[in-house]
Amino acid sequence: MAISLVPPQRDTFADGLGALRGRIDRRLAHLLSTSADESDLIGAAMEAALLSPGKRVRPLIVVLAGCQLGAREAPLLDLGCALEMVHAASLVLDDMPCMDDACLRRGLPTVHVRFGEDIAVLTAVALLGQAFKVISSTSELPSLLRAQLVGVLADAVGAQGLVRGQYQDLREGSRPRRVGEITATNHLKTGALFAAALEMAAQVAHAHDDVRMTLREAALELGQAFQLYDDLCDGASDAPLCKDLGKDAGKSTLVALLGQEAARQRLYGHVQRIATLLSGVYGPDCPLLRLLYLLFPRLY
Ligand code: GRG
Repeated sequence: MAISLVPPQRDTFADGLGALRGRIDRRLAHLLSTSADESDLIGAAMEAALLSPGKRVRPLIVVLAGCQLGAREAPLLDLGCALEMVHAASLVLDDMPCMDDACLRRGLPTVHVRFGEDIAVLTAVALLGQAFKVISSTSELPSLLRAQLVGVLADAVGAQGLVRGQYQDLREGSRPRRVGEITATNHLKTGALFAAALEMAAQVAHAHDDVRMTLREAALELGQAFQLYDDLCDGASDAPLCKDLGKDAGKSTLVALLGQEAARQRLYGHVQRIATLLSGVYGPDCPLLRLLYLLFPRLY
């Protein structure tokens, strides 16, 4: 048998991404600052929700998008962590019996299963509060910018953002919906945090308005792509078992309405448009685009 003497190629981008993810995880743990008291169930539940092994997509996007526009990493890291706190809070709520009623998240029991529903609600509220605290005390950023960034996050979470998207999904998802209704809901429940991530990066980097507009468009495409991919995985028999599958059964998703193949084609279309938009801002082989391709492994 011939033995190859060529050493395996190191993927420096993947290495760099792994290192960045490590910095994000360490910063998240630092910013959580829960008490070491073992009887502090809220602290333990916040840690379980936030530090469990998620992909950290939103912080990665903020840091890569902002650094490539010339901003420093440290404040971007904190803003990304704030977004991750909101994301974790939304997952805790989404998993509860009154919403998706899920038992498994990131390969572990969901927060309400482990700690009880009362603790889960309080944990989500505490994570949300901590997210705003982190932004308001981000060092290196002028206070006016911090106030604007608090506004960006509040808009993304509130009654015209995540909350509205989740409400529409819960109350309208069980009846037949048109494509436009589903994409509008997906835009709010999934796209809003991506839009906030890219808007924060652009604001910290003092990007020109045309760059901000292009990033906003890319975020909308990303929200649609991400939710489509999530829905495609929900119905896939060979998807990794990290969360309850089949939760979308009976729900009017794009996959249910259009079928797997058409949904996959739509997803390709979104990814292609994101690639065009991001290349226009950062050039054709930018880190953000390379991250994007890693986000949809089952598509390639
Ligand atoms: C008040 C914060 C707050 C929210 C209230 C519950 C709610 C409204 C919104 C939930 C919206 C929701 C669950 C959207 C799904 C988004 C989505 C595709 C999540 C999966 O994200 P990944 O793949 O997960 O990044 P990991 O685990 O890797 O972080």
